[in-house]
Amino acid sequence: MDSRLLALNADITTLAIDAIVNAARPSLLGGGGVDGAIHRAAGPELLAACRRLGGCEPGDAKLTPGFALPARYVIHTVGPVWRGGGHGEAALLASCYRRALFVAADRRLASVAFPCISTGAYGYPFDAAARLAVDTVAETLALLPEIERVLFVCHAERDLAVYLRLLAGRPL
Ligand code: AR6
Repeated sequence: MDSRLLALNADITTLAIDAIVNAARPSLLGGGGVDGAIHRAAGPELLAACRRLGGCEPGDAKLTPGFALPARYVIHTVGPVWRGGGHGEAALLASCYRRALFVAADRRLASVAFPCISTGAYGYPFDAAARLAVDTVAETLALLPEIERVLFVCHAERDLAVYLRLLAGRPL
């Protein structure tokens, strides 16, 4: 596996890195889960900046400054709502990871931290989402040598164990 990929357990809002990715909703106007945590930590300027973006389609990604966060930027992406797997969910989730990395590379950002997009309120089965995340990021990084580090930020020991197995090339 690409040595630029790492997984860890952390609150993503505490990371001092070029960009953290937000698992947002299409309005980009805040919500619960990691989205709520990012807005609380970044302060009200983030909501004002998101308002100016005019929303985001599922599978797309848009950039704002990080404001009060230790991260320089936030890349907002909108994952798919899990509806059983037959509604293009995998293609949309892969697009979130790909688009976020291209947005980062366009800004010459070298380090990006992802939460486990769609695996909370949006209900995507965790192991399948993690496998898709690792495969998509590895494929995309092959096109983006300027990106030096990608973190998969988990929020539970069990979730981290899944990522560590995938990154080690072991079966789940
Ligand atoms: N740091 C890292 N990971 C976190 C944190 C945190 N501080 N908090 C939660 N997670 P979710 P979704 C993990 O529900 O499924 C929002 O209301 C969590 O354990 O935040 O994409 C939006 O506005 C889970 O693995 O995002 C949307 O409406 C992961 O973050 C909707 O939820 C994603 O869970 C998006 O749903």
